Amino acid sequence: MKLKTIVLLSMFMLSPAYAAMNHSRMIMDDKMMIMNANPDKLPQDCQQISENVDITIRAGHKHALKFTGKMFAFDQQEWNVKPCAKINITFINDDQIRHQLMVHGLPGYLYPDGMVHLELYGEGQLQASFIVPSQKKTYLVHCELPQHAEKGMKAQLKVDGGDGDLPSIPGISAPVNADSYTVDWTPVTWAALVFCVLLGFAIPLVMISNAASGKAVIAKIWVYLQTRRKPK
Ligand SMILES: [Cu+2]
Repeated sequence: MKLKTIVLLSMFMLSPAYAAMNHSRMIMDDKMMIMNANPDKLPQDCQQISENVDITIRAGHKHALKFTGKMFAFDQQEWNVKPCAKINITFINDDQIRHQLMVHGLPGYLYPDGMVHLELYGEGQLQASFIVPSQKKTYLVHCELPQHAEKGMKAQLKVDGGDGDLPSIPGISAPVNADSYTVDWTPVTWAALVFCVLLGFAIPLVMISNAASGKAVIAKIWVYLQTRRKPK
């Protein structure tokens, strides 16, 4: 290889573009990103793949409609697989905004940062596989975009039945910090309350008063008409 080619190749390998494409076994383009997919390397505690599980996971606002107060969700909140299963995920984003599917708690020697990360920048779908260890464990699945997990995009993957439920999984477990809608009692809030109470009294009074005066007017007209009908 010529020296010029080696220099150019070295410069490219040091460039941000090369780093972005290869960081943590990352595959990416202008529509999606996959990080740490692992279709073939067995975890240390697995002799072989126990089962191939095809899972389709949809993400989007419409999947949150069944959960009060939530904004985003996956179409399911829990999946169960056997120890050493190979999971083939088809991830579908039904929204026009970014969503992620991140699985946390996987062994670091096989999955950098202990995670598998699938991401779609808008509507679309992608596929990726990974192999879980044999340990009986519950893995966190969520979207890490700001407020997406807090607003419902949280689920759990149980291997061998899991080791319990994670908190704040919509429809499955209670939130650690429940949404609070307490009233902030400022002077303005008090003034608004007093105004509304007074208005609540005033409106019926005005209506009754108007009804009474209306009756009086009708009575006067009736009397006038009766008077005019009397023969002189
Ligand atoms: Cu999201």
